[in-house]
Amino acid sequence: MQHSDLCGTDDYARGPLCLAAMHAGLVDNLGGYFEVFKSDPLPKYSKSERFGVASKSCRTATETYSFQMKCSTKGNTESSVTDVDCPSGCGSNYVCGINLYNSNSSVCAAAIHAGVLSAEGGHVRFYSTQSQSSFRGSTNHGVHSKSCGFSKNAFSFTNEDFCASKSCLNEGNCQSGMNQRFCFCSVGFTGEDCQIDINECTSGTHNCHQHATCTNTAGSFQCSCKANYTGSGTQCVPDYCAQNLGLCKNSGRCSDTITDYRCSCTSGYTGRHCETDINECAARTHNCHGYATCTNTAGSFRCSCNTNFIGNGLQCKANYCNSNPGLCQNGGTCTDTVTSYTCACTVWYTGSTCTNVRQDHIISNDLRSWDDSRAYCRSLGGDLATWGIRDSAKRNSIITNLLKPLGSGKVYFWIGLTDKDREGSFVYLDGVEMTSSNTDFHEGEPNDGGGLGPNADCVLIYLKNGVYKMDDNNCWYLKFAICERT
Ligand SMILES: [Ca+2]
Ligand SMILES: [Ca+2]
Ligand SMILES: [Ca+2]
Ligand SMILES: [Ca+2]
Repeated sequence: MQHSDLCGTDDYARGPLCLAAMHAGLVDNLGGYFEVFKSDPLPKYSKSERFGVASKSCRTATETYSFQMKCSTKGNTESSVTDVDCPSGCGSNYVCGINLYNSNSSVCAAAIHAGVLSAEGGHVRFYSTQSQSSFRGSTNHGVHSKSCGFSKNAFSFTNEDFCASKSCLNEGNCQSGMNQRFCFCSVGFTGEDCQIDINECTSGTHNCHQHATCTNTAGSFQCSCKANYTGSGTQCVPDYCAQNLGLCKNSGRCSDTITDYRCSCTSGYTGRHCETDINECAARTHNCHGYATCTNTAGSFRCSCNTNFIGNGLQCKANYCNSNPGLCQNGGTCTDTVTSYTCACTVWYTGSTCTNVRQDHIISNDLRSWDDSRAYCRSLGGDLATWGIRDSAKRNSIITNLLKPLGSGKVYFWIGLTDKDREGSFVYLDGVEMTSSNTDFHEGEPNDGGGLGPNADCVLIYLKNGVYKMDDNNCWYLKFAICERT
């Protein structure tokens, strides 16, 4: 007889209970009485065929059902001390652990394994205690104990505290077993007394970064980043900047990135390593003045004012006058403008640089003595007329064009001729001596005053009897004057 759900032997995971009881030999086809005991699930349920009933093996269950109470009694009681009367023949029941047993273990089988009960059965007392993370198994006294993992509780057959006499090393957690204590080691240690440091570096359980070096320490390990890397050891990033001094040229600032580095260049340089000078002149990023010339330099640029300009290059102003002495000719006065220059010419010249003659003679603007008239003419950059007077054609031109138009109100005009140095010896101011051909005196002149007053030493041209001719006269008379370009 088979049933698809029945699994297990003595301990059953599920299935019709009557069929399980038949398999266990408690009832037959005619029926009978049986008690059912429930307990924690087992890791595995084995198959068998008994009394004409076949069961399967299985692994998953929510509870264990059994009929033989005493052999299958589990150590999962909540009492700290429990007494059990074991029947004979419990040695094949499930056991896990050595001295300290997983609470799913059969108490009676564990007692045989622990050597406190014979195969014939008898009375045992067990003590509940804390569990541990895992249990090892062994074969003792004909009982095969398996290895297993954590359970809610554990139990042993002694309450003697072996931990009291000898604790575990390296802060391991000690638990007392049947005949010995058990050490549950802190992270980083192993061994019966937790005396052995785990070498995480060689066991591969460290978490150092791939660019770090692992160093084993007692109870732990250390990670330190390798050369050219920096970080905690569990994280290491490249450290090119510290290792490659001078990587960034021209005072560029180096900064590490996750896998690389970057150079932040100082002004004037560019390129991955700031190796390239920026040509500010060509790029037109310079700030030279409009009248300056930009010259590229390494890391910078230079501004210099153009020819005829002066300044620091950032500001330039015209400097034509100082740069070019004599730019304005013939006594002209030079004045710089924003971008160029102008020449203020004397009354005698005109043109941008005063090179063109404007006029040779002008008539003074007021009545003055001969000396003051001369000073006035000189203030205009000329002198009292000499060469224009000696030339008769020129003299006639002056008379026609300058003197006559003034009319009868202005008829006396000083010229540059005098006998101040030696009475009777007339000399022009430019050193030319008077001759009959270069002068044109009125009749009876010169007469040194002619009795009207002594020392008539200065010569003028004046209108008499319809003609302009020369006369020597007192120098202190206030007259107009003929000024001349010298
Ligand atoms: Ca270690
Ligand atoms: Ca440059
Ligand atoms: Ca005289
Ligand atoms: Ca006279």
